[in-house]
Amino acid sequence: MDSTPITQFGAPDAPHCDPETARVGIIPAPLEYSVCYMEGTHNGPQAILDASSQMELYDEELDTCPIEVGVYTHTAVDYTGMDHAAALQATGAAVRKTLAQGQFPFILGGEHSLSAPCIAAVHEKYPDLTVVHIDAHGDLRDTYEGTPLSHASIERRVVDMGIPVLEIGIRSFSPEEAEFLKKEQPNVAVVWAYQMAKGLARIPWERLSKHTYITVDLDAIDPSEMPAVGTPEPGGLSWYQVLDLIREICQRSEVVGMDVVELCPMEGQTRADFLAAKLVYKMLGYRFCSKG
Ligand SMILES: [Mn+2]
Repeated sequence: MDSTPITQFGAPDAPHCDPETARVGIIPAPLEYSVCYMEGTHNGPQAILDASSQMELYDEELDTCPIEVGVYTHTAVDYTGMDHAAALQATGAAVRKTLAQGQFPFILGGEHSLSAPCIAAVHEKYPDLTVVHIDAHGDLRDTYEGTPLSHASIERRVVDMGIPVLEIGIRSFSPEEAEFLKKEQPNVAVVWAYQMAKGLARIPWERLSKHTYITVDLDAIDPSEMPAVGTPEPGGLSWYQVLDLIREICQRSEVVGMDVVELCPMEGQTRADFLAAKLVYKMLGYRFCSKG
């Protein structure tokens, strides 16, 4: 196999990646500061780009090639010499720049803490924003391991920004988060994975506003399908459950930013890299090519 790193999502068939005309700006964000269990998520963005070069670009469900909307992959954010706070600022700056170029920002992580500055940047442009958080974990702790910047606090930071949050697929929640949820219910809704598994979940779609940001932590997906994450949790969503969710969100709201985070590439688990790459592509298809 060619070992040259792929720099454009969906390459080598890349006539779609003209930065002047692309509607989508992919931002590789190899951020890794507060990972607590398995290390390696800084390798996630490149693994997604590499796997994307092996994907078929026709989407049989949508009967089109979503890549044709124009998908330009920016140079990865360079975190050399930065502490965590500076790295988060640099990530937000990359999103602002992409928005200023008129592109739809799609961020590839990297650890989940990067979503907070990305959401903040999108929120500046769309003040009515709602965030849909698809994850195994609530990420609603005020601080974790002594820092408010942790991946385990990302959604709490979003709530602090006054942005409504809809969490889906959750099955790992601390007592502190449960207590918080009871007090802050108007701003945060949680759909538990066990309810979804039993067919008892009702997704409160009425909570979506006109504009939505979707953050997908890959550990939302069951570890049998997505083993390469730092903190796997049993009882996760299936591939098709996640696709159904994304498609429905894209039908019900104008999605204005997305991220896929926490891929932690593992030796011998290339299926995970391919799942992540294909998920990014399916998300772009639902966003730009769904017929309603
Ligand atoms: Mn998670």
